[in-house]
Amino acid sequence: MIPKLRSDGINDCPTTLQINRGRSDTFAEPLKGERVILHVDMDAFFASVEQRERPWLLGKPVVVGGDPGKRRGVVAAASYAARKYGIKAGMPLVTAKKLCPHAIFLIGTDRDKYEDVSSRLLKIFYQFTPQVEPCSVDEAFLDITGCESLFGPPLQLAKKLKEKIETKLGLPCSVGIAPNKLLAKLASSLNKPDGLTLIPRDKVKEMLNSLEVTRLCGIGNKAARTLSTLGIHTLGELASYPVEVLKRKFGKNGEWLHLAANGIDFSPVISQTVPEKSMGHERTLPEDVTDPKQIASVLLALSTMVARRLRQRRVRGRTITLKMRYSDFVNLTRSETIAFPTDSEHVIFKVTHKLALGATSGIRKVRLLGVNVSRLTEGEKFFQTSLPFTEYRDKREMVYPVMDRIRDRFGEGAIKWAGAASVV
Ligand code: TTP
Ligand code: MG
Repeated sequence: MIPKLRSDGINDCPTTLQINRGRSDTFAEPLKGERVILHVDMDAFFASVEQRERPWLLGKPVVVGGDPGKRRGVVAAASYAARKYGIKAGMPLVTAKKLCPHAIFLIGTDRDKYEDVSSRLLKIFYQFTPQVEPCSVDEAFLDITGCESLFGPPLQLAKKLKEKIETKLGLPCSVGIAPNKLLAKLASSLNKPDGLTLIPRDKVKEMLNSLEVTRLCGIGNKAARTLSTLGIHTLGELASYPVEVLKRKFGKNGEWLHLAANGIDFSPVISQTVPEKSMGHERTLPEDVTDPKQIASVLLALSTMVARRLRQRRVRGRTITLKMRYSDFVNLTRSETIAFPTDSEHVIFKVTHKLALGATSGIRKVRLLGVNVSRLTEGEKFFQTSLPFTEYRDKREMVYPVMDRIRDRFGEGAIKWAGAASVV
């Protein structure tokens, strides 16, 4: 059985892995020169985000997918309660409906919402280590080698990380810790949901031995079928198979298969130290509009979303861009670069509104609006109230931190400016 650790790292039952904090071979204190890699994967990500917004859905079978009215919609995410009925990602929604007619089906088309959560997650990761490699909307590798002096042994760090994600975002995740990325990713998948799994160097062979080959990231169904023709079904069987035969059958991937099944992976965590170049949000409007007031209210809402993201990332930007798509699908973009970087929705709105007034006739219908801020710099550096700033400052800025805290706690739609459209 795969050892399942309670989130405090203590054994759950007699079959679980012994964690002896004093011994290096369990990672309580990693061996000198040994890497410690952590992989985080959010549990049923889109579904959990939707459940967080509607707590009465917690524990219920929830399926997030495309529009069920469209014939070819598929499941994007299924809560763990829904998975008990056999529902899984990629399955046609009609099949999911047959498997569990009473499941709650939600349309998950608001990718911005999930990406916002994703960027907040990233911020939490960076509080533990600068070595962070995001690998999808809800997954990242963290190289936590040498972080013990700040956060304690790896399991303790992982527990703190899980707690922080829970308290800040209200979302469950699974964490894997291992000497490399390949094994850390495997570890995070072994005890989902809410898992915390460690694969110490000296337990690799034992833990991989009886697992099916497809449990390892990189071995898909096609490779598994070929392997089964060689009589290989488990990672243990693959690990002891002659590498020369694997090379003949799989070419250069043969050697990788051999190394991977033996738990060997040297790939580094490639951290993204380069900050984003711009931040933006756009919305296709529920119906095409010509009314300047309606356009202004959407722009205020979008400017607020962009400004909030800038503040979350502690950056400010100078170039403000308006994007407009007319009902005939002709796109227009207009930019203005201001003298000082901003993270204020009212400054961003002022500029985009001015640009929009110059681009709308009151006759031509607008289908989509977008607001983007680029030429980003780190925020604090510019946080002054000296005279030249007054033109670009607004006294409403004083309430931004309060509004941000309300949104942190109760969700993005919890509070908005009078006159702003609801686009969250
Ligand atoms: P995953 O991490 O693969 O899945 P998950 O988080 O829903 O569930 P698990 O607990 O097994 O990790 O993907 C993250 C999100 O990406 C998922 O919630 C929705 C989205 N997604 C799709 O939109 N389409 C897909 O086919 C898959 C697999 C995911
Ligand atoms: Mg996930």
